[in-house]
Amino acid sequence: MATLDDFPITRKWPPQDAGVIQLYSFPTPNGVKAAIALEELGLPYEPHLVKLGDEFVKSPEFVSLNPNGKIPAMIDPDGPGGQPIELWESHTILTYLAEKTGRLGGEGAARWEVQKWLAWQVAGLGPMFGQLGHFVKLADEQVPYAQERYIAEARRLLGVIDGQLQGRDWVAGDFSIADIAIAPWLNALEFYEVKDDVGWRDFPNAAAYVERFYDRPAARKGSRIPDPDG
Ligand SMILES: N[C@@H](CCC(=O)N[C@@H](CS)C(=O)NCC(=O)O)C(=O)O
Repeated sequence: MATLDDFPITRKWPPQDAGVIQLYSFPTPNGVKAAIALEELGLPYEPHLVKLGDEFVKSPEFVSLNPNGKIPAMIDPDGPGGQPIELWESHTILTYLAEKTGRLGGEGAARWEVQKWLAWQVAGLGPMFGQLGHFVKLADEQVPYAQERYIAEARRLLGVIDGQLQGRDWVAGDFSIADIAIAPWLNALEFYEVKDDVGWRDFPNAAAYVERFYDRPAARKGSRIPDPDG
């Protein structure tokens, strides 16, 4: 029977309580999804801070868990059949946690509504907003074509989510893992300082949604886990 000692990542980030979920993450929009879900679901877990430098995310120990070298990643010592399971890619982690607990994933047709919006976030909103932030705030070089391209695509995506939220509190009906995936990315526009560029005021449903999301104690708490100064 495998134990956490069998996972090389535990040599660089040793567990204090080997009986609980081990989360390897950093509080970025992708990273906080896992911590917010764990907080919302009340599952016991131990967060390990994995900084974004290559000596951490691309270290042999981290890559032994996630060959893609990106946070978040997780080990559940009590996976299917009582065996440890390794998980990475944020939507897989969210879906796993929802299925483990039978909560926040929807049932029947609602499950597929949640999955559609989850896929929309990981395939569209996250990568496009990431490029937007890179070209408008972070890049050393100013590339007007790239800036215009990603501002236009961000506005299009904001129109989609704003429309979906018309008359709804949460994207897929009840509060779900789709909201845990989407709201932190909408909130990232603040960090990227691009709210004026994308015309955030034109999307009042999205703006109210982000406030509603961060009114939840678990969302507020999870969005600071792992502590980046820890
Ligand atoms: N598709 C992945 C994306 C994860 C990702 O992009 N993680 C970033 C932080 S938000 C990262 O680890 N960056 C470090 C690097 O690429 O070296 C997911 O949803 O989990």
